[in-house]
Amino acid sequence: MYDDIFKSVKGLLDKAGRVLIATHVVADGDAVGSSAALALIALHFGCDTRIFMRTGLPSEVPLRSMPAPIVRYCAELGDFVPDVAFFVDCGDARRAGPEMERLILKRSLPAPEAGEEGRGPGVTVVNIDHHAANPMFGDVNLVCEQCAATAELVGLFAEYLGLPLTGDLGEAVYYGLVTDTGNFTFANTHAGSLALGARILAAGLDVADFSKRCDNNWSLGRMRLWGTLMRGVNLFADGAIACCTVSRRLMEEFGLGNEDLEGFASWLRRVKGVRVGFLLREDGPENCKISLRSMGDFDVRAVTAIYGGGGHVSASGATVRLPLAQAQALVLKEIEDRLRADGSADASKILYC
Ligand SMILES: [Mn+2]
Repeated sequence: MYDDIFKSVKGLLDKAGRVLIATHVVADGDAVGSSAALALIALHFGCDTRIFMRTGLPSEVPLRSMPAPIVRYCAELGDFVPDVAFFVDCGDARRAGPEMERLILKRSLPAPEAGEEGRGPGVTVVNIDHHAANPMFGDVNLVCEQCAATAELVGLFAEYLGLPLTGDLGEAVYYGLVTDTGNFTFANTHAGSLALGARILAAGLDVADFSKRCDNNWSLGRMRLWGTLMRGVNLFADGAIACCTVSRRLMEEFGLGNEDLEGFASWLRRVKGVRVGFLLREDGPENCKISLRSMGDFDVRAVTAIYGGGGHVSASGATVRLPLAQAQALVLKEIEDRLRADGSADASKILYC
């Protein structure tokens, strides 16, 4: 399906000595899984490889190890100047942080000292992603909106190269797949995602052991935080919206970080009749993060786009520069208006390509 693009990416790896793989800030399972899988592929080509994660590796990663060193700043790269910079799971050029945005714009690494020229002009940028409206910022763009996860594209690329999806490579692809499909339950799950998952299992993945590492790693604090949050869930729009707000004070009380909220928004859909789950996190006096979830029959991007956010039909987020209560009222109204107008996305359009 992507043979022409796969062929060009292979051609780049054949020639590349040094490869940088960058992914988005606050890396999720797909960002980590697709970075790890792609790093393993680059290592197979003998490339010296680095992974750029502006906010670092999340604390709970089920993978046994990351195949390449992880850096958060270009300064940590030393004299490492990549021939090829891959961007995985980045819906736009800003998602990997300002230094990587600059790399995309200038095709070179930022200068180590102010006033110096950037290093390595002529870095080739490869954009591998599955977000809608990806602006195709790469020299090569492997972008498929219908793919459930970026890791799915990386998995298909590995198969194109004839690399078996065994061991760490299989796990890395599988991690991205299960994260972005909610264990193959979200609207983006298509026959191709399951078939790829099945091929990874056939190649030897111990699914019970992997799932245990992936899911059974909570602290008691997180369990109790989620319990408190669930008690505070309210329904709006005749039960079509489940909303939960998280204040700074509550997070401080529990002594937990934002990573402990990962996945909570999806649970809001569990209430019968709910079409949109709406999680609102207070980040500052006039700064909130909103996370919206649907089952694919309501396009949550239509709401987050108002605030400059992005994502997918069924999972999207944005930052709203307002106090918590005001942001809640405003966004609730935006969702309600669209529900009333039935601004639904047609779930049948979500097909495999
Ligand atoms: Mn993704």
